[in-house]
Amino acid sequence: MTFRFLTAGESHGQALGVILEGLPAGVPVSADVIAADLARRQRGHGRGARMTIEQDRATILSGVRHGRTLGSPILLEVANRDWANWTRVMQVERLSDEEAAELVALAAGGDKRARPVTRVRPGHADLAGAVKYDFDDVRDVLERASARETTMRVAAGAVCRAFLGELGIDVWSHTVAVGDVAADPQARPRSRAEAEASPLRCLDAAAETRMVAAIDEARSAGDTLGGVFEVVATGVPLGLGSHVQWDRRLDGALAQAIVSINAVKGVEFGLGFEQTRRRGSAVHDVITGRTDGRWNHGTNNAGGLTGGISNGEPLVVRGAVKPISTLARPLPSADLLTGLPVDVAHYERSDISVVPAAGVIGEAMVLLTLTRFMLEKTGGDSLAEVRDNLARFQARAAAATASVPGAEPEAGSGGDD
Ligand code: EPS
Repeated sequence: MTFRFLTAGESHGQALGVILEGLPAGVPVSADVIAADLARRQRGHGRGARMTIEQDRATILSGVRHGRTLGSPILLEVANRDWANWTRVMQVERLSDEEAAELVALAAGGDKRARPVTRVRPGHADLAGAVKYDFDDVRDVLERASARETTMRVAAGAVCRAFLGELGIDVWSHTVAVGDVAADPQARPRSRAEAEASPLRCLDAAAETRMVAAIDEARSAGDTLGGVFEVVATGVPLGLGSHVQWDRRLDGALAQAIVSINAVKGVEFGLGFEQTRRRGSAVHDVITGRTDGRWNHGTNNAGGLTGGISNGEPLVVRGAVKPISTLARPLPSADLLTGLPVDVAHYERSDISVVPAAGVIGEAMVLLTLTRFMLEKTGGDSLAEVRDNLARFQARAAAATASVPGAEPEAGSGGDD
């Protein structure tokens, strides 16, 4: 195992954590760099009241000394500020009789947090999770199923961004659709910096205005909206991933990484499903030759991936986000304990739309996946060694192939004609 990471934490527990192992030594990392990505994840028109409570900042507990990684496990922690309001409900220790009575009294007084959740939400992990784990309070599921967990993926991704940035790789995301409003790919007048500062991180200002209106309308209706984000990674070298085995394909790993994000239901690369509607001649990227050691394509419909291997073009991956399943005007459902229908499912508070945040999480998942595949390609225990190994491979790939007897260019290939 070259590189791996695991997150921990409940949404209203004391803190969230992530442990990353296998990053090389010598990568510059700081809490400020991680905080920048954490703040980006919290923004976006359509987020709920919880985001006014949290100001996520990671504490680096291990694996970094004097601003550089040590090659040892990196442990990050983000405190949940909201925990102060949930200490009894989320208490780790067994409740004493008095404490249990306190919760019952709070619930009787109308405090929803103190009441067991049994009216499972359609579209949420509530039902399947509670039945599978034999819980009689859905809170035991929802606290971990919550997208709050993605805070730590973004923190870990920020560390990977620092690593991959040293190798010239840049990863960004933007919102391409909210509900049925899509950004026009032809009309993208905004710069990345402008989009980054906008309410939905969208390159099309006119479409964004309509997206914001759609979110406001959904909010008034007590409803939610999904959408599509796109992650673009530039500077990814040719040669990450492999065609030789299913689980070594970079596209397969990226697909899993993106679909593993809460509420993501689909993934596309490059031209995506549109490829199915076109003929091959209108899909495949013409290879225009090698210049200065780099292979070029006329287009990038493949999204930078061919045969499960990065091909040197920008990596383009999109995630389809379903509408959040917690509705202010809840759907009918059933009660976990009685099995009987109920008029409305559980509701506390929630986001209306999270597409820009999902994009930032998508960036993190791409960064984490690329880090793994980069290290599988290069090996190396220090950043310098990774750099050297990558440079050696790239120098070899850039050199004209040695002539093998009988290996003439194919007729009509344009080889030396
Ligand atoms: C979430 C419900 C909301 C979201 C939360 C995900 O939290 P709460 O139940 O505290 O209102 O805001 O997302 C986050 C806290 C976050 O940091 O992204 C859910 O049920 O999944």
